[in-house]
Amino acid sequence: FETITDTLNTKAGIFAAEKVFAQRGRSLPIMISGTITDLSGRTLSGQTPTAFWHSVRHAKPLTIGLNCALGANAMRSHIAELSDAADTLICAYPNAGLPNEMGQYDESPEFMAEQIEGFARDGYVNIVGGCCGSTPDHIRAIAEAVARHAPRQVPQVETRLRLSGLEPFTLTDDIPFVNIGERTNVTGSARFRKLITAGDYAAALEVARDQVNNGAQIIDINMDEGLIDSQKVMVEFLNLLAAEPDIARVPLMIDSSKWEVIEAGLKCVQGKALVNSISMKEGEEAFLHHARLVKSYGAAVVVMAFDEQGQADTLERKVEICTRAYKLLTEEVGFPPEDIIFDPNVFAVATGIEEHNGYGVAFIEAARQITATLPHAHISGGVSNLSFSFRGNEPVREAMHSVFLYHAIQAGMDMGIVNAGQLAVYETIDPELREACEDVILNRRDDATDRLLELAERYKGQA
Ligand code: THG
Repeated sequence: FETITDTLNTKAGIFAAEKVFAQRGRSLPIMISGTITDLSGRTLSGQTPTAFWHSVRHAKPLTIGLNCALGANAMRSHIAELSDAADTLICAYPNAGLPNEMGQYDESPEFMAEQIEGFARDGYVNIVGGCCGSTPDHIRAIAEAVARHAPRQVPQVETRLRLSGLEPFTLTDDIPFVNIGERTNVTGSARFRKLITAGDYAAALEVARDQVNNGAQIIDINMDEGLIDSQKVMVEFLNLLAAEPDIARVPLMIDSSKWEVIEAGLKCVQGKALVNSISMKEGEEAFLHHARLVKSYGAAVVVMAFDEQGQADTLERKVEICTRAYKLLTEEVGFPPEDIIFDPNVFAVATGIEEHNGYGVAFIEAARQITATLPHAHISGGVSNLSFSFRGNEPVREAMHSVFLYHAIQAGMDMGIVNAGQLAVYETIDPELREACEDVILNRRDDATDRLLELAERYKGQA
């Protein structure tokens, strides 16, 4: 795949190639080469070189690189970036400069060879050549120049969750917790639902923008509403979003309980997205089928702790289901473990129903065990679910979320669907409220719910 200006095309090509390889029982090496056509240092569709790499890495290509465009000089820093990021061979074949007014290319064989020799001298490349304007004389000069240098050493790249929108996102140890914006969800926000059902996409995009501006590193998009055509609206919204660079810079989480909606969404995004979610609720066969497709589309995946028996609500069931899913994904599908995000189910606590009292502890302890036993996998959850019984009382909900996260993050939770920008700082919560939340979430006393309900009265009506 060469001269790529829109990564979505390449992802479609990779998907098609894998399909044909599977049909024929024989695969061929894949070479991928992007094109950076202006001085912004991005592809025409807006991705940086590393974001581009993250989008296509699932193809396990023989080479990644750049071709065409403005000539070797302008390519240099972008090839350097790819060389740093990619754990595969690097291939560079620039134009012999920009065409002049006559459509001719002015860079001489000697000039072009000198530039490309610089790539080789600095250890950026494994394969080189020439694109538009290069002649056999150019190729001869380049071959002689690079013969003096050793090929690039393919770097060892750490095993990390690596996503992208227009820009790359890598979950490193410096990031204790990834905020996934929850507001672009028609079931999670009455306002967003009204905007979408009214067809006011401009204002709906502002909801997405606000989440990113408030610190969401990923945004969750959910259009599951009985009264709308979820698949159509998901596609329309994602296509509009792709044209907003300040939103599209972050990776997207495509959230639906309907597989058709997820698949339609995956066909719209050029970045490396996340699927929310798949599970074993309909058995192993459907789970494996969905997982294989997610892998071919080049996305990461949220796996709910849900099996044929239903949603896991105890520590034992959460761990058992996630462990079973991990084995299937890594052993049967070949899914990269760093691209698996387990969601052990955040359920509402302090509901007045006694069986619900242990839900906070069950999640936190499941996060601890999953993190300890399933290498490279991540833990996420819908944090706002926890406080459904305090709807309308924002100060109490915020305090509950922050207390929950304080403990869950220490246990290994590293991502969460949250109202970005609306998380209280644990240390600054009124100590009385904090303790009451802690009693509920950690299930520390029998009267915890009653005490929090009583205290909550004081905060009612506050913003
Ligand atoms: N796990 C995974 N995905 C999920 C969830 C999960 N996606 C959806 C949901 N749960 C997470 N998202 C939200 C979004 C909003 C709220 C809760 C969870 C929420 N909304 C306010 C309410 O309902 O009171 C909205 C009020 C309003 O503005 O209308 O609490 O668990 N994988």
